Amino acid sequence: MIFKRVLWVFAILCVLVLTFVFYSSFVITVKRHHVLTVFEMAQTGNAYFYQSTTESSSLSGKYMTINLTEVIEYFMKFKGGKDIYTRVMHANIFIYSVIGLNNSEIKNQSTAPWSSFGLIAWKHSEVPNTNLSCCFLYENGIVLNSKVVKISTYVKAKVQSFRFECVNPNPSSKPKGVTLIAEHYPCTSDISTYVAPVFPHRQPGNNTLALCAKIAFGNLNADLTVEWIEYNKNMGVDKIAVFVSNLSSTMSRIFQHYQNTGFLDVHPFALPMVDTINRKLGQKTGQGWSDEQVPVYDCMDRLAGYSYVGIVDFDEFIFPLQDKDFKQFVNRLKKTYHDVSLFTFLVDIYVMDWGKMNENEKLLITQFTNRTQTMQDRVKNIVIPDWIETGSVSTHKAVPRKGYKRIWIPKTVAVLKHFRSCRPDWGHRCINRKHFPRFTDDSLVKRLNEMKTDKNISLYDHILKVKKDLKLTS
Ligand SMILES: *[C@@H]1O[C@H](CO)[C@@H](O)[C@H](O)[C@H]1NC(C)=O
Ligand SMILES: *[C@@H]1O[C@H](CO)[C@@H](O)[C@H](O)[C@H]1NC(C)=O
Ligand SMILES: *[C@@H]1O[C@H](CO)[C@@H](O)[C@H](O)[C@H]1NC(C)=O
Ligand SMILES: *[C@@H]1O[C@H](CO)[C@@H](O)[C@H](O)[C@H]1NC(C)=O
Ligand SMILES: *[C@@H]1O[C@H](CO)[C@@H](O)[C@H](O)[C@H]1NC(C)=O
Ligand SMILES: *[C@@H]1O[C@H](CO)[C@@H](O)[C@H](O)[C@H]1NC(C)=O
Ligand SMILES: *[C@@H]1O[C@H](CO)[C@@H](O)[C@H](O)[C@H]1NC(C)=O
Ligand SMILES: CC(=O)N[C@H]1CO[C@H](CO)[C@@H](O)[C@@H]1O
Repeated sequence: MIFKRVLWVFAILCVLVLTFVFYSSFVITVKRHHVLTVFEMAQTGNAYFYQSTTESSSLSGKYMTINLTEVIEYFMKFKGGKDIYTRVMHANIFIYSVIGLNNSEIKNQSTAPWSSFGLIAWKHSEVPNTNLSCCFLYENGIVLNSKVVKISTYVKAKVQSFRFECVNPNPSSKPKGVTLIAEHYPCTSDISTYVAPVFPHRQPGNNTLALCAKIAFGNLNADLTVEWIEYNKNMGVDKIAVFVSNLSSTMSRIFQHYQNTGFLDVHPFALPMVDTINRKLGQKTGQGWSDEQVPVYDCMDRLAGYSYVGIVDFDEFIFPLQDKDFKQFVNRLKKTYHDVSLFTFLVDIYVMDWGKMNENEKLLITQFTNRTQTMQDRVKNIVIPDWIETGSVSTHKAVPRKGYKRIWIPKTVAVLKHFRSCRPDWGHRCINRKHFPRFTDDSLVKRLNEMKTDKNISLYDHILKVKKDLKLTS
């Protein structure tokens, strides 16, 4: 017995000594490197890197560790909300979120290995792409460095959206904070540059479905949004994620209501560097599309524990023609297309400029029943996250993993019903009936009347009641 204990003590001592040796050499090596390169940086005069004097001084001591009290206090703040993005040390990179990956394999958060992390960020185009590395800060105050193993981006922009994938150098530990660091610099001990990761759960159930609604801002149509949320909720969607910025008070109230019930996850959102690179949300430019990709990267990592994830806007209704609800629909998809991980919908546009077909209808989506031909116009998808390359999903596309493929869902199985005004690039043709023949289609109206909620009232009446309760009049 005693012999065993001595052995244990000896083993623990060995580990401590080895750890000490490892850190000492690590800190010394990076420091030497640092001294050389700071000089080079100053010479090149790159405006997007700067030399920080406070950082070198805070790196004193032989351990790359951070004062535990400070770690605890700093990350307590994350519980009550944090700044919307965090600037990394030395470079114009702004991290929006850090998300634990591999959640599909996770059953017990407290014992699970967290092998890799997605870092969703914007990067100024003048910061070089390569040779960033990741820094992991653990509960015991220790900081470890690791490589960026995958970099994804979407369209070019001045402040471009990126997703970096980092491997946890100590996968048996859950990091408290993760950040990036520019080339030639050691991991920083400045806690304010670290972002607390979120750890998504595997959603229980076999056919769980989440929707990513991307960004909601300013003048979202409250009637349409409530009709959309209620349609999806009652058709079998389990969760909707939305990113909000500068919302009207009516919309804030509506989102608050659905957030309280746990159905809607609301993530505060804002753009970095708006003073330097003047822009607004929703702009139809490379920069606008790039900014909109940040929520898509975030959603896909955050919702990866759902069996299916759809990326659709608040005015787009996924409409299965042959199934009564989404559960039945995704079941059919899985059975029919067993090697498919990317399901693409063709689009019916209900052009609102054409005018209402029925003024007496009480819902917005039942007032407009004329649509275009079913077409391939800004198509949207449902993906199976487990079988899609991480970081590959954007608004209209995704890359299936090896062995899986994309399919265009036949318009007899399902379509995307899109309620919108004339597309600006259609110009005057939009109202020309030869260019855009109109088809009267009341399939959605019929569905709303046939579909019954738990309380055995029609979905149509249910939505009316909800809108009344939310004090919305249309
Ligand atoms: C750790 O930080 C706290 C709060 O800033 C401070 O009071 C304490 O002296 C620090 N401890 C060490 C060992 O530096
Ligand atoms: C997760 O693991 C911890 C530590 O082993 C244990 O205390 C806890 O009960 C487990 N939780 C579940 C839900 O299994
Ligand atoms: C990244 O690091 C490698 C190896 O140190 C070096 O060869 C390469 O030039 C660096 N790339 C950039 C863009 O600095
Ligand atoms: C999920 O599917 C598995 C295998 O097909 C089955 O054994 C299990 O009962 C299903 N679970 C639920 C909740 O439907
Ligand atoms: C916020 O929204 C209001 C009204 O919708 C608008 O006037 C204002 O410019 C917006 N602010 C920002 C920063 O976008
Ligand atoms: C709706 O479509 C039908 C069939 O093409 C057409 O007769 C009618 O004028 C259209 N009404 C509106 C408001 O677009
Ligand atoms: C639902 O209501 C209809 C009439 O509105 C009734 O015929 C039917 O039995 C009800 N179903 C249940 C399950 O209560
Ligand atoms: C399903 C999945 O994403 N598995 C990954 C978990 O993380 C390890 C290590 O990064 C990967 O090798 C797996 O592919």
